[in-house]
Amino acid sequence: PAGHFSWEKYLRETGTVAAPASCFRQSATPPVNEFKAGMKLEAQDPRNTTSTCIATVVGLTGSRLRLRLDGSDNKNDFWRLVDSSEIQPIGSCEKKGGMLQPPLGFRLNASSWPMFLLKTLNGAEMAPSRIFHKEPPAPEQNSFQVGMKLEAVDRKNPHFICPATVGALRGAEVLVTFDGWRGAFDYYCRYDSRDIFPVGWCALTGDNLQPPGTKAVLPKSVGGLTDGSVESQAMHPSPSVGRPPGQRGRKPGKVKVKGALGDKA
Ligand code: MLZ
Repeated sequence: PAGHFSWEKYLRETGTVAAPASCFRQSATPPVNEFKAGMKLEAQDPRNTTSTCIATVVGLTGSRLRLRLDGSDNKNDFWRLVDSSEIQPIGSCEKKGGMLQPPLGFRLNASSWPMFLLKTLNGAEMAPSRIFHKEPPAPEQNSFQVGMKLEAVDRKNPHFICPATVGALRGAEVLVTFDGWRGAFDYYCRYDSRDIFPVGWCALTGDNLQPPGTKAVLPKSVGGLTDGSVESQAMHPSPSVGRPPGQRGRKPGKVKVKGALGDKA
């Protein structure tokens, strides 16, 4: 169950190491979150990053904000750290000579945007500039190594931060593989992505770290074929689900049925 996951025990049981904090573009002490639900701010539209829109804080978790663009629906919420460069106090856009834009998928006619904006901002509780934090600088280079553990946003379920392993390196990019999920949620991101955190981050911020998944790496018994998922290289603490190194990351399409069963049969 969530809340019972212990990194200390997990690292010990899997014989793995945490990526050093210096690898990440995150502050050494997570920024305090003084935002309140209902506060308004300016945010980049994640679906149209050249647009600056009005957003409302609809939830808070650790050092992150759950944001909803005003004039959008409730199906496109997104999460930002309080020290994200993609959020700013209301008025910032205008100061820089820009104009606030309707979000992609604005639910009204485009011609009603000026009036909508006026009404949205009238009497709104605006997040004060002192509760925004400066984004930390990026580390100079990608110093992650394959096998290192970290905490990472599940981009398919961005409210979740989950235990993960560096699966591969590709220049400035890191393959984030989610432990116990057989590759289904894995992604490449830049080493200085704001979606990856050192081990212990959630414990510090109070964000809710999900436990690793329980997807076994290979079926333990014969009688069934694998389900066809590409597997992550993540190690699983349960000793029963290990597999020989030669089988790691093999794609099901390349597995011969006889060979696959031959190990155990
Ligand atoms: N409901 C989803 C959550 C998966 C979360 C995985 N995080 C790496 C599922 O069970 O598929």
